[in-house]
Amino acid sequence: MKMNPWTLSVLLLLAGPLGADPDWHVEYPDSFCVVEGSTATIPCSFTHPKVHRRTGVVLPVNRVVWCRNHEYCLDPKANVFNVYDSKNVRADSRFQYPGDLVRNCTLKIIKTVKQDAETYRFRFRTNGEGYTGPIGVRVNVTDGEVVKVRSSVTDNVVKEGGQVTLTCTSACSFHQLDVHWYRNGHALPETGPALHLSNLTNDDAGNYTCSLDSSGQNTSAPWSLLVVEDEGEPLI
Ligand SMILES: *[C@@H]1O[C@H](CO)[C@@H](O)[C@H](O)[C@H]1NC(C)=O
Ligand SMILES: *[C@@H]1O[C@H](CO)[C@@H](O)[C@H](O)[C@H]1NC(C)=O
Ligand SMILES: *[C@@H]1O[C@H](CO)[C@@H](O)[C@H](O)[C@H]1NC(C)=O
Ligand SMILES: *[C@@H]1O[C@H](CO)[C@@H](O)[C@H](O)[C@H]1NC(C)=O
Ligand SMILES: CC(=O)N[C@H]1CO[C@H](CO)[C@@H](O)[C@@H]1O
Repeated sequence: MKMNPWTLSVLLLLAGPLGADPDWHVEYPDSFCVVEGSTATIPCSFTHPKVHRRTGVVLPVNRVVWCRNHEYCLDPKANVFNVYDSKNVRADSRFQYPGDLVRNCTLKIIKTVKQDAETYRFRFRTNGEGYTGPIGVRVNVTDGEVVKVRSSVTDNVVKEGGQVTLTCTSACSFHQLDVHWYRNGHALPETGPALHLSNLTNDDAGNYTCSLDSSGQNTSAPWSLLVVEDEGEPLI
């Protein structure tokens, strides 16, 4: 195939080596809502050029920091703004970094308290260069009181063999939260915002509650399920 020089140079530009090297970037949500007392797992990812633009030196990340209410996470005076610093990890901290030094900058806040409702930013540094995610994550901490069980059926009576889906809801949207389910106070193996119960038997009957932390604090009011035979008689 014959190409004119102009087409060829455009193709070279599109496929050029610079196009493959990612830019400095941090990706996290603008805001994140969490119920007081539960664990917030704030998703975060980052990219950076793999080599220095001028020197061509390879740039491994050697330090990661999460700070609170500071534009650059760079305060000469202070770690006071830092909630996590890979150079100075506090083992007992409620702020944990399950992320890595490659691309995952996830931050965990254990047992959130009202005072955690602030703006958090992520900064990482390579040899010589550093970058802070500019916008930051505004964390909202809401009362646990609002946790509720909702069901896919209108009343609490379901026929044997039938099914029901229970959803744990609160003021926060739930996709990032740990949800724990209980029947008559006993923990169920299922976790996640929705509990699907199918092929119902009388063993499934009882009071269902959900909670946002494994210690079972901040539990919803019970939702009681009654399983009846097809004739409509309770199986008790
Ligand atoms: C957090 O609170 C702010 C201000 O109160 C609100 O604008 C924002 O939508 C909230 N975010 C979430 C995820 O609830
Ligand atoms: C980042 O790390 C967290 C915690 O280990 C994990 O849950 C999450 O799936 C990771 N995200 C990606 C995109 O790999
Ligand atoms: C439903 O339960 C009945 C009785 O326990 C059992 O025989 C049947 O295999 C179950 N069906 C499914 C799809 O699990
Ligand atoms: C379920 O809750 C109701 C009222 O809250 C109570 O009367 C009943 O005994 C409970 N059932 C079980 C199995 O705990
Ligand atoms: C409404 C409610 O029970 N809130 C509690 C949730 O859990 C935290 C910490 O475990 C308590 O401080 C709250 O009072």
